[in-house]
Amino acid sequence: MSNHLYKNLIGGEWVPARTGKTFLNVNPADSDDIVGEFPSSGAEDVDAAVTAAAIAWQTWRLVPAPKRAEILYRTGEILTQRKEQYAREMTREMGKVLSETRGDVQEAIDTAYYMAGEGRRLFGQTTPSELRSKFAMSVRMPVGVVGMIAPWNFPMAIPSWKLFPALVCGNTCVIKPAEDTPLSTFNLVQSLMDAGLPPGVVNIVTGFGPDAGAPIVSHPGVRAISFTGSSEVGRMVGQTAAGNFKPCSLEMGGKNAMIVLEDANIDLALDGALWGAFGTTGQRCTATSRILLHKKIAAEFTEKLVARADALKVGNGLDEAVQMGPQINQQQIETSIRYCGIAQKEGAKLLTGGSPLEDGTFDKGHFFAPTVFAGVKPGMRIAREEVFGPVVALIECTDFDEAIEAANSIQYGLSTALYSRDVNKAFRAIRDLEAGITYVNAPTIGAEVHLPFGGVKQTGNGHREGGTGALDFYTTWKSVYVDYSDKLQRAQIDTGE
Ligand code: UN1
Repeated sequence: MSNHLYKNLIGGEWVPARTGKTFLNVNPADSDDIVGEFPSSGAEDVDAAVTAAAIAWQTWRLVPAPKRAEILYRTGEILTQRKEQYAREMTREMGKVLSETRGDVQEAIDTAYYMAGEGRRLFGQTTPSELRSKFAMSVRMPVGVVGMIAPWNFPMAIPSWKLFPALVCGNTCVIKPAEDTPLSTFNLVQSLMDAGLPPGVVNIVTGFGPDAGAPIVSHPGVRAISFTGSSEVGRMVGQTAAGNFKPCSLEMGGKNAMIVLEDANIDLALDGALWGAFGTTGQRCTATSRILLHKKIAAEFTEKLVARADALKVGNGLDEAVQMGPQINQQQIETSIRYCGIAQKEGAKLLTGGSPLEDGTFDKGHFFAPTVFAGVKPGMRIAREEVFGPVVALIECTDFDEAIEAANSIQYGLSTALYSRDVNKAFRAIRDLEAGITYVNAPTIGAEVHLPFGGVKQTGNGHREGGTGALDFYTTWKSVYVDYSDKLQRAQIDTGE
């Protein structure tokens, strides 16, 4: 059986890569299941996409924002109709279980409706002038052609966080989906086109980072870059963008801490820990990868968590009974193996898991056992570095202050969580945890699209996706002064009296 061959989308046309090369998109749960064949693009493909986007920008920027927003609204409706199909296709290419891929499509739907509403806001300011008969205001202007590089863990939600605000603000886009999960971006953009998006406004170039991602970042016609991925690649993206003074939004790693105090509802905290650590097979930048346990509840919590991790049903995410799918590829399995080795060498105690699952039903996929380490100290690498797999580190603390200090002692600052019934401690945690997101009595995952998403320290470079943060990135402020006095009035010199 021949594979379905997908093409790049450039100026509204489906075209093969000029490199002539392709790559296969394979189901991480089943190597016999080929999802499709996609172009392995290079700099020339990127250049054609940027040219198409630049041409489209000349007309798209003039379409009134409420009209641009209507296309997003219709896209939300189309995605709603196709939710089940797109979720299934996403599970095939990404591996996470169906309930989660439905959630991923839902996150794109939420973003569509939220950003559609922004079409009738995009508020600027009007403010008095210091001079008579003079009017002052600020308006949001589109940036131009925006380059987007997306990750594989939220194959539709994260492209929607990038595309939808960019579009409502009047930008045109060149997007490179992750090579592991391109189909979900195709599905998202197909929905935009079916909703009436004009040709060239969104262009897709598929391929690998060095060949297809790097030329987007360095292209002089690309005015801004939005990147989600590892801190390692993000640093290169940021450095290249800085060379051209290009605004660049980086969303990168995390090592997200959940603190469980002695007064917490332990069963609630266990539910949260299980979902936060093993949901999406631990492959979220917001995943709960450290749990800081008050010493009074540590033993009980640890025992129950291990029992529940052992009971998780791992397998192909298309099976509704499965609770945890595979990792995305063999490289991620290798990373999990490597960190389990490092943790044990450092003296952490492996309580369960620690190795790939390879026998029987697992033999055609990239499966890893849910893994729990205890006896972890805040200075160990397993407590400081991102694994991006189903591996959680338990750290014992003597009190609240020590837990906050340990939580803050790392280079990342994306998400955090506190389980406690003490309202004073909850508000101190909100104040003191160094992170872009803090949850109280909920795990570190579960951000909603209308609030800012992003982190501090090496997680990001100060920008936010979601909420109004996204509008700030995809627009540039223009200050406008209209002098209707019919005479020269000099700011800061004439009195205006
Ligand atoms: C990510 O972790 O890569 O907050 C994105 C969440 C999701 C988005 C996660 N809504 O967990």
